[in-house]
Amino acid sequence: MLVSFSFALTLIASVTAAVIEVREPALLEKRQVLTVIMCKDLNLQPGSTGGCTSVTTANGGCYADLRLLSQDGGNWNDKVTSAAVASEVNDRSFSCYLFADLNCTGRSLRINFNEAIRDLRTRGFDDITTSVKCQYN
Ligand SMILES: [Ca+2]
Repeated sequence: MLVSFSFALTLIASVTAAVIEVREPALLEKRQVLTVIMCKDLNLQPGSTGGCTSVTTANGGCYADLRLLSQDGGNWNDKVTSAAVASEVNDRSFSCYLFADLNCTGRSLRINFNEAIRDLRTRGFDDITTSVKCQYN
């Protein structure tokens, strides 16, 4: 587990995160960004067919369309096979949700603070993710 999160930190440092902010009045002073890491292959590793990327949102913000993600090879729609919440880059507990459809709709999978899902097949969510939301619990 420690190794995977060290990897995650390295990954975050090496990718350009896309930011979509949805501001709410009560949150204007906080402005924390919340990050989920996603890879196209198993075990949160770049692998032979994929790569990894990260998506950052404001609290409750939705990254609405992974088709628009141009970083890390692009074409991230319905490609995510492993995912994790990177606790080290955030200052308190939160969760991220993978969604099957655009605009954070459709079937969803919650990834808790400090959780790494090395094989989304085990959750019935392999190659399904189209949008992502992160928020504080
Ligand atoms: Ca989808």
